[in-house]
Amino acid sequence: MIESAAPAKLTRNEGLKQASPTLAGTIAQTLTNPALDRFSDDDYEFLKFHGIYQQDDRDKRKVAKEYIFMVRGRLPGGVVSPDHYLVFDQLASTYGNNTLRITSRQGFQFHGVVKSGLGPLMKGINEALATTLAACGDVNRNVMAPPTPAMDSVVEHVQADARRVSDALLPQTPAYHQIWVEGQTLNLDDAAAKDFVDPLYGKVYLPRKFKAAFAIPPLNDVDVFTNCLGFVAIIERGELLGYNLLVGGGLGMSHGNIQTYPRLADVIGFLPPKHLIKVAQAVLTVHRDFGDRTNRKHARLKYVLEEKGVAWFRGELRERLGFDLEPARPFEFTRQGDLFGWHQQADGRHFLGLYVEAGRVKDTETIRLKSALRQITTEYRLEIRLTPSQNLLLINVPSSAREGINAILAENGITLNHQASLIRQTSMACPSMPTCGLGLAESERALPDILNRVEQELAAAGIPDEEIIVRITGCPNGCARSMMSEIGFVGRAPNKYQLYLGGNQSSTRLNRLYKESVKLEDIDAELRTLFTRFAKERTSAERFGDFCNRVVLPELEASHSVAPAANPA
Ligand code: SRM
Ligand code: SF4
Repeated sequence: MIESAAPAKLTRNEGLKQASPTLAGTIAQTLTNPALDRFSDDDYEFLKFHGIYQQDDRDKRKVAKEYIFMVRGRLPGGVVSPDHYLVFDQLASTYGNNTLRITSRQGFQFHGVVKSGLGPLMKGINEALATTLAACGDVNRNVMAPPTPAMDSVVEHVQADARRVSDALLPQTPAYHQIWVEGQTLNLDDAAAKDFVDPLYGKVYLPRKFKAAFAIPPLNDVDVFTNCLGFVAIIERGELLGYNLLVGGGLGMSHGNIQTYPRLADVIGFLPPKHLIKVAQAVLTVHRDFGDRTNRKHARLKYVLEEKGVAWFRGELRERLGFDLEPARPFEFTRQGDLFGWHQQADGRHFLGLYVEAGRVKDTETIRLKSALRQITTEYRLEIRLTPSQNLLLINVPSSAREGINAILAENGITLNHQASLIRQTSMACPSMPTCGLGLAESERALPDILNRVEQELAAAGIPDEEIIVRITGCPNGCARSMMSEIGFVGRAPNKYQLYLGGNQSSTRLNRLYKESVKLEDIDAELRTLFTRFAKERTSAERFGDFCNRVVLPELEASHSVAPAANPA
């Protein structure tokens, strides 16, 4: 391992990792103590590496602080076997809030788990041979990959490569298995535990989270430029030649802190598949060795790239790999998003794209998606793929099963002819209230209302069938990648949002700040002005995001009301 120079004052998290390199903390002791309804502040940090967030129900804060847990599954490429799905469904009902939340990185989250249910939930997940290890924490997170199956063989090849990278970047701590599967109370003074050194991450892991994704042009469904590490498949005549390497993307920022900003990844070079793991590990170790361990807000790999530059990064990579990457090959993204309804796979079977509002798999009075999926999975044993836009696909469906699946969906209130409007199909929202401790405004719960307002104003402007990508986040961390949307709402305070405009359909351009603070009830008026101009002034077939980028934002820039984007594509 290449040692980094010791920084002056390390963050508190660095001290914690150093003191308990197995990441065990005192989790096992607290877990088995029924008198405690929460973990200590130190264990709160360790729990993340195990895929667990200690939260409290913000709706109930005024009465009393009620501790609940969010548990995140790690599912590379969003692949969920039927066995896994049925276990997750059951566990969500028994120990969670009876919902499964598809995440913007193709994972599943359980919300509202109380402490007494945490042990059985985690055991249940692991006994089904699934895991939550490294779904959070200062490590590599869930690796994304295009979920849409077998349109050609390359998709499955890329999916397999995503799993290989995921496995190769997994931390090796034995504590996860010992605590959650074996139920051991660990001896923290044990010298072996204190001296544990992860072969890849070392003793103190990464300075911050690390994210990786694979994309297959022309579809940028994973938002590949927003990842620390991106692999863009280069395909010729149906054959996967290798990948272009992208490094240094990330979206999180903080209100009022100009040292934090969203950034798109740089294109570094091309590599054949045989170097995939070596390159992935080398990129991760650059973050490990050069990320800022003195300031967690400045600790992402994107800041290393921004401050040290691409030439420096290539040199650092060469030193670790022992060879130069080839020059990047040409590629082009033209679109993002999911396919809905029935489609035929290359092998003759079918897949079905299902819209899931804000990724929340649940039963309501009218739409019983959770029940429908349980019945379909029980009867037909289909693989499920979670998409990066918080929707899901049922894949490898034989023709003979289509009618039965349609019937189950219809019985549960889901009509395939018109699952959701164009605005809804492309929308995303992060969870925010009541579970996220960082939320400043409603997001998932505000989504239907905000989308109604968008649709109402589009209709009023005479363009009701326009597709516009709308994303909402409850704060500027950007969990639903609001910075890549054509209209982005970013929570500022209760009922107040920043309004961002100008992303594009290929998700290769950051949007820009248009209004610093808009109240929910004032959104209609803001949109009315914009949509009316758009309907009149657009060039033929111009999208709303492109129109804003061409007309609205330059006008604002000219009046010095908006800062230029951090690094426009
Ligand atoms: Fe996120 C923190 C939810 C994708 C940037 N994110 C959080 C936490 C854990 C809040 C916390 O730290 O206490 C949220 C839990 C809320 C809850 O109740 O569930 C949370 N993030 C999510 C999910 C569930 C949003 C969703 O709508 O699906 C996504 C889980 C993905 C997964 O399966 O791993 C999720 N988060 C993202 C993304 C999008 C992506 O990765 O493609 C981003 C922007 C990209 C990036 O990382 O730059 C993102 N989340 C953040 C940040 C800002 C990080 C930064 O660099 O500043 C935080 C805050 C932090 O880490 O301190 C955060
Ligand atoms: Fe929470 Fe902010 Fe992420 Fe939304 S964007 S889930 S409010 S951290």
